[in-house]
Amino acid sequence: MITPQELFLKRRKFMKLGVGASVAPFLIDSLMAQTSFGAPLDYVAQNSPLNPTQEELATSYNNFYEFGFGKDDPKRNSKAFAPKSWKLSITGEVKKPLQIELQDLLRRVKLQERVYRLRCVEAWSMVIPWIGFELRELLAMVEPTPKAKYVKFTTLFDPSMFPAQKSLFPSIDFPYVEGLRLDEAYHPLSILAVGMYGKSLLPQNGAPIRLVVPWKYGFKYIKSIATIELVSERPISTWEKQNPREYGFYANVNPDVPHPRWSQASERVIGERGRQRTLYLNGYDKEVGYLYEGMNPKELY
Ligand SMILES: Nc1nc2c(c(=O)[nH]1)N[C@H]1C(S)=C(S)[C@@H](COP(=O)(O)O)O[C@H]1N2
Ligand SMILES: [Mo]
Repeated sequence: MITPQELFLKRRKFMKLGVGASVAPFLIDSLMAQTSFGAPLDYVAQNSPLNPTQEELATSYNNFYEFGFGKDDPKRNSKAFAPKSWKLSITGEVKKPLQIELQDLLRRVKLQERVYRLRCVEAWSMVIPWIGFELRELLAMVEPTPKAKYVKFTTLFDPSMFPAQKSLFPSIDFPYVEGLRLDEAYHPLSILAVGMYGKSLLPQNGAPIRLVVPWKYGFKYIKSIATIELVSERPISTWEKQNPREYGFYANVNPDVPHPRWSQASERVIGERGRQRTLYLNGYDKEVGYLYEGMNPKELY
């Protein structure tokens, strides 16, 4: 994905996080320990059962531009990211706006484990055992008004925590923004993840809370969410704004629609040899295909 400032930024060392940022780690593990997940829910009919990617790879090969754009930057540059508490606000076109500590929210939702495929627009893939809850549970709490048509998500803007947000020539516009159509957001496959591999999320994977929408390209999975807003107009997401010709709003996985600079027909499986064929809607056609019936296929990626 990378941008014109790439070369400049490559030479530039990211500023170190201040000592003040290193506070007690944010732990939801205790909560998760009290939850019995039972058998992981695997929504994939084809290619079942899924083999999760090695945890070591999923936590060290990342995209999280707030920490730099190299795949190993997020792990390396997020060591001091350890928020003590995390406030989430759900606002906009809702009858009951909510400002809540994540710890409190997690007591009100049903945590589940979901093993999903993850397909990055850069043509690589992983399989991740997420822990999270259905986004629709949160939407039900705030009661969207009839004007709500889309959900807009925004990553926390705090340059003391995210070094790249301090950059004078940021590689992308911060804060990172993503969006879903309301019916996509209500789909039971859409989850807000707070953990993976049975533990709370590490900073490089979007701690403490991030979106997971398995039929879409990975850039929709916005990390470290601070605000969720119900809106009437379609939001413009970060990568769409960056380059609308290359990244659409829907960003649905489609092997038949090449990225302008590369094919999307197959994917490199991280941790495995060789490539595999990419599946339409990342293999979740049966579950989500109906959401796009009657739409112009050109709009969907
Ligand atoms: N805030 C934020 N969220 C983000 C990104 C980012 O740069 N910033 N990168 C996205 C991209 S391109 C991908 S592929 C996934 C990667 O998630 P992972 O590193 O946990 O595998 O996060 C997405 N969420
Ligand atoms: Mo991505």
